[in-house]
Amino acid sequence: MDHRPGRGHLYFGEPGGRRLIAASGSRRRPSRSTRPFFDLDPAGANYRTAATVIIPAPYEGTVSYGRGAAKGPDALRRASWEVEYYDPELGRDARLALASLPPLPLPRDPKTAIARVEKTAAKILKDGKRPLLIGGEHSLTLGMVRAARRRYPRLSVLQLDAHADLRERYDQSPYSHACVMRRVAELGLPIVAAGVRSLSREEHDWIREHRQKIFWAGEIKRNPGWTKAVIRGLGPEVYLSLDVDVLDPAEMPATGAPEPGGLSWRDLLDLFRALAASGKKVIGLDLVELAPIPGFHAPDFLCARLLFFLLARLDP
Ligand SMILES: [Mn+2]
Repeated sequence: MDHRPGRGHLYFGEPGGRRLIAASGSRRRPSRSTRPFFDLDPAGANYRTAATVIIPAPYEGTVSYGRGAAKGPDALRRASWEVEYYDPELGRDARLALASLPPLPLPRDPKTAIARVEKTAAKILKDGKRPLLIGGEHSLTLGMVRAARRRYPRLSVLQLDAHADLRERYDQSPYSHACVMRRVAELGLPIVAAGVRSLSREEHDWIREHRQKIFWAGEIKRNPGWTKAVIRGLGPEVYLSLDVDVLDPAEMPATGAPEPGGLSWRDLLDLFRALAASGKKVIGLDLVELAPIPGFHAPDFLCARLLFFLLARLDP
């Protein structure tokens, strides 16, 4: 049911230009299985004019505890239909120049899955657009960063995560979600991590040795200037990896490895406002580790709203 007023006044597709989508009555509603993210045009229809291109990646090849991350992209897509386009803070409807690819078919083997993500993201970057991966588990971030790094050699990475993800290997694999930032760090680019509160001694030693910048979840709670400090640590071109377990499980329980003591919804909005205002260019991003809980949809809605909030501010 589309009962929201104003739904017929949305601008899609044309950055700068305007394409007014007719009120819902005159537009054929696609079926629930194909109805696109945020009710945009059917998948790929406006790729040409999109600034951001969604890669739905229903992948959980290396999960270590709670399953369900493969259902993340679809749950977020369904929740996204309900997001209000009017943004009270901006005082207007958000204008998203957004397109989505169909869900990316990925093999179970993480190395191959990561390579496939890299290839897909590289194509989007080559077309001058910003790839946005919706996971799926965190291991896929490596493919995204590899592609972005090749195009933007001065790239820096902002990792929002409960876990350091800096293990050398996990479950015999160097491509596990628990190793993803170690592999990213090996690409030789600066990483700023925020919200971390769970790691091994090995990871702690690695952080000290490599002087990795970490904003611990506990520190963030005590430091009102944390968003500025995070932004200062980044270069002019940023890849943003948002592992939704960075949020406190009270607000975001639908994730495979929830950790108490996390950031709040408002903390993340503060950071996204600061990032958007900083003038830094977000050239690619991901939202990973949403593992929907059947019958409990609040976390899916949170992810959709969070993504919308950020996208509405990236391309003013
Ligand atoms: Mn992670």
